[in-house]
Amino acid sequence: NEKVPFKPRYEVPDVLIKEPVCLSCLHLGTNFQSLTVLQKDADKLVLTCADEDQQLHVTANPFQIQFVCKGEIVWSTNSNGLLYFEHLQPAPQSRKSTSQEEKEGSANSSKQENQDDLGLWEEKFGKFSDIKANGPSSIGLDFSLHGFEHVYGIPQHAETLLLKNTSDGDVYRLYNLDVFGYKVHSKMGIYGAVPLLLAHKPGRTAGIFWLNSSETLVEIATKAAMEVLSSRTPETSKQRVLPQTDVRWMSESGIIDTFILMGPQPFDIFKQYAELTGTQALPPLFSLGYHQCRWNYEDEDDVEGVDAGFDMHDIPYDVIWLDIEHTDGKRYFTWNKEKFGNPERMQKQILMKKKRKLVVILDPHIKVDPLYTIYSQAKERGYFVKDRKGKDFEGICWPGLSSYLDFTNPEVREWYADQFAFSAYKGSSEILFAWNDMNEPSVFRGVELTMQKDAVHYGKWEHREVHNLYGFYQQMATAEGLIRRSGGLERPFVLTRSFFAGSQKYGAVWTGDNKAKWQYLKISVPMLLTISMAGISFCGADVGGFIGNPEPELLVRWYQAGALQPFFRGHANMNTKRREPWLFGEENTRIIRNAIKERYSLLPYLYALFYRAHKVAEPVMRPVWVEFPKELETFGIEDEYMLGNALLVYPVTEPKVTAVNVFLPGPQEIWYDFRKFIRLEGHGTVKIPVTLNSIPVMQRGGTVIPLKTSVGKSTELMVDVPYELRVALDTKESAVGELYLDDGHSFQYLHEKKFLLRKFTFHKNVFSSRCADENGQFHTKCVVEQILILGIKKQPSSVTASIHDGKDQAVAFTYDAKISVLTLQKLSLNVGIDWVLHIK
Ligand code: NBV
Repeated sequence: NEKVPFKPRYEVPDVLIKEPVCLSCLHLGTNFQSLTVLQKDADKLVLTCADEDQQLHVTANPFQIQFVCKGEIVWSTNSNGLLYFEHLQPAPQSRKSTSQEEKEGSANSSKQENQDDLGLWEEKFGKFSDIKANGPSSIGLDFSLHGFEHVYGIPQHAETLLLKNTSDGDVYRLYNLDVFGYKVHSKMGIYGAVPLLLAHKPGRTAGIFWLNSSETLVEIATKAAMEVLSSRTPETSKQRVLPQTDVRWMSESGIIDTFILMGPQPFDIFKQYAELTGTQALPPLFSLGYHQCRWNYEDEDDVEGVDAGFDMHDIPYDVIWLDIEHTDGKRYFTWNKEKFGNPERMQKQILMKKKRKLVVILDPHIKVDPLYTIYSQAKERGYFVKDRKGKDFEGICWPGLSSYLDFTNPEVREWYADQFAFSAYKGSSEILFAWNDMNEPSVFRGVELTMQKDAVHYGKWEHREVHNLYGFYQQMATAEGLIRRSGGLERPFVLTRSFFAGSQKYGAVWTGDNKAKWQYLKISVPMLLTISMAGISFCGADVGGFIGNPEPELLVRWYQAGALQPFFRGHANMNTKRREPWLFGEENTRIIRNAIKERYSLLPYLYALFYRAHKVAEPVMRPVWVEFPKELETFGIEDEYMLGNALLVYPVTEPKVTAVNVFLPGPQEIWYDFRKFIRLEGHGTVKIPVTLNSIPVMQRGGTVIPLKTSVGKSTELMVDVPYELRVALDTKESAVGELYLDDGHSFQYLHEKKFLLRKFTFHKNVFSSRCADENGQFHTKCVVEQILILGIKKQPSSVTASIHDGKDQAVAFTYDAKISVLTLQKLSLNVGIDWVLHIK
């Protein structure tokens, strides 16, 4: 910050989950690595921690910080001298007179003659003028990442996984905007922003988190830099050329608040970032099922028909969604009486019976209508964002003239959360969950379709300061509302379109209004990987593409990809043809059914991955390089990805494909075809034939995947279905895996430790199940019924099971020598207890 700012500058609240330990607190305790001074003179300070190989070199003139590890610079800041701070200043004379006139309502302004004086205090944007209450206030700083040429992150952009050079002036913009059918391969700002950048090279991953919620630009320049490796004598000093990536951050306002994440491994970065902003909220199990959405499902009959359609076509699904037309004139928290006259019946009689759920849309704009309680209450209490003259900000959105709830105000969030009480939200039930759309916020006919930067929020902060946080706060309040209506017992589900750093704590995000075109399916993979690396594991793209009508092949391919991504929802724009999964002929229905069913059988694996995301901040969907950080060839891969550490997925994103080139990483790895169980030959780029039936999925040797042996109508109806374990052996004929279990919906896993975490280990022909967290207790009747062991070299003569406290039992098995697969059948091993299988 400025040492003595003329006025306070905005410091982003509510994103950090706790105050990080700062240097000035060091004397307070010893349970962290304290820094010690190694060298201190007029111009230079060298600090080190317990490990003297790691040093911070701070120089005064010019100001610079370098992080040096084992004599090599890893990163430095201000090495390009771009540290920048526009100091807040008193308004120029002419500005004061302008605002005086405004207050007095004088039309007789001397604006023209004062224009020069106003300088950067006022900016024009088309017909809009942005009058800056605090004048120019931008900040900026550069970082150099030494030895790095691969950088990632800063979602959201419809761009490649690897960040591109911006030397052409086309910089990455972080400014949350509603961009219908956004362009592919563009660095423009769309719905969400997470100012976290990752850099990777073999042996080290680093991160820069730039905590600022105003409009932010990021420049990236990778170059070859000459480095002198000094030695005792100049003659033996060596020079070498190393790549270097320079990253320059610029924000319109606020303070410079930046965190360097030291890694050194990719998973360390994810943890370090989560220590700052929190981990992924553990989703209720149902929300990992398939979601069926459309703008709109018209009325209760429509909902009933679609719901029945899934059963008729034997396709599982968990949630049906209602878009804006379900309301009374886009008044959120209400129902259109003609179309949804009996929402309770719809929820109780149709959905609850099959343990399914409903999600309804709740946008942040509120119709200006004194007879609409939400509006009149918010108006009376002063809960709307104001314009710069102090009146409620009014803009056009779906309901017509609307005001916007000021979610940055904690009191507004409290009040909003209370609107979800069953007594307040008539027609809602415990199976109703929420969807926050248009929360960039979107303002029709507004500047760039959003709110003017000079609008005023709680605490008199201008909108420019908080813009990228608006959606974050709406989702926070919505999640709180759902928790509160359940008396604090139930986990919420909230999908948001706009997001910021830390949004993972409140639910899921999606990539907005994509198009039903192949290139949008293709770009969804790097987009989701980037969001995932930025801490938000629960993410997805509209399956099928929102805008336009997908050709059947594209729809099928999108289902196959979406089924193996974290948030799985089919959605379509209002003027598109209906596209429930059974409308494209029997053959396509069959393939889509298989994709969705495979997702349902994989739910135990997915749930365990989400538990890890929640506990230890591992992204559910992750780039290949994250699992194979030493393998250079993986650093740019964006057409395939890892789902957890065990599955490699290659979505087909082009039409009429008969073979794909899959990169099988890890020379030491064994990969197995997930459906045929056969071991894949070779490593590196391998040509794999494909048909429309499925996309390539490979299981990594050394892993155990828990699955359900059969699939039901919805996730909750599958609770008692037995498990299968898929054990894929590595070169050492070993494998490990996990299973996480709880009631799937409440907070009892947290407050009462009602959960099970099991660890499966295969080693030296012994397969065991044991407890991986003694703190958890959860009673289940569920059993492991079948175990498949892939890559077992010879047929065993016997298999016995010893169950704790019981006698050894012989286990029935079959062995397929052709593909080296051992199948143990008719087991009845409770998943909650310890047992060991001996294969002889
Ligand atoms: O509420 C209507 C749509 C919604 O279906 C979509 O998912 C959002 O991204 N919404 C945008 C507003 C209208 C878009 C033209």
